Amino acid sequence: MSDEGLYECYYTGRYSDSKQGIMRLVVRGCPTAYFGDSCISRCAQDTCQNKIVCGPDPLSCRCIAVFSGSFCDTLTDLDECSLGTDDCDQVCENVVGSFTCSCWDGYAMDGGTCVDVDECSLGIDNCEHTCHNHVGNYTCSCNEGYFLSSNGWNCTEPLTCIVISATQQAPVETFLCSAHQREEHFAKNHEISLAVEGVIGEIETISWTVNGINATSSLNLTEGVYTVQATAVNEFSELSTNMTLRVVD
Ligand SMILES: [Ca+2]
Repeated sequence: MSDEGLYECYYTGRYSDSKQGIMRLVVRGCPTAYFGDSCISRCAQDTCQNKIVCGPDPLSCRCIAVFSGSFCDTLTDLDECSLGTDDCDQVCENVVGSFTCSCWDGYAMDGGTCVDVDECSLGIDNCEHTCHNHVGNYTCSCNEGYFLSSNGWNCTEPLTCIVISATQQAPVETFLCSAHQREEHFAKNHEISLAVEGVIGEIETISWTVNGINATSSLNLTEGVYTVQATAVNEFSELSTNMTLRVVD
């Protein structure tokens, strides 16, 4: 009912029942530009929030998109990403009342568009030798004689030569080494240190054996003749070499 005036309202079926009496209801319309249950809401910018306009008929706030409520002051979230109403180039993230855009790894936002990052020219690549830019990523390559490691950026030279040595602080009382023997002499019960004297290639791990038994690079041997073997390994190659130790009294 919208007409202003007096009405008599009868409870259905009780008109003839004088015990119940009659209810009277005053119905009035709101003055122009007012609305709401008690006609105290005025359609103006200060009542309709968030740039909402006053509706024509019935007079009320007309809410846009994400707002709702009598005065359009309730933020209603729409997931623009799921609805596909976003204008993101690559990645859309929904937030209450709006959404934000971002880019995949290897891209950067430029004026609302995701563009390739040239990691090589920016110097933010991990390549040990040479960087090649591609749209969305980059790849590495290695100089001749090197192999690209499985991590995609390191360059490893395969092992082609290894020379080992043994040294000892203790004086050797008996010295039997001839110039043409790959054999050295050491004093017993004094520490002998094994080391790599020279290598071509990159050693990632090295292990030692003495007469076929695993050993460390620090030995303390009794009198006798021993075969020391070193085995060097990297991602692309393995190389072993032997030397003989003669330990004397
Ligand atoms: Ca790139």
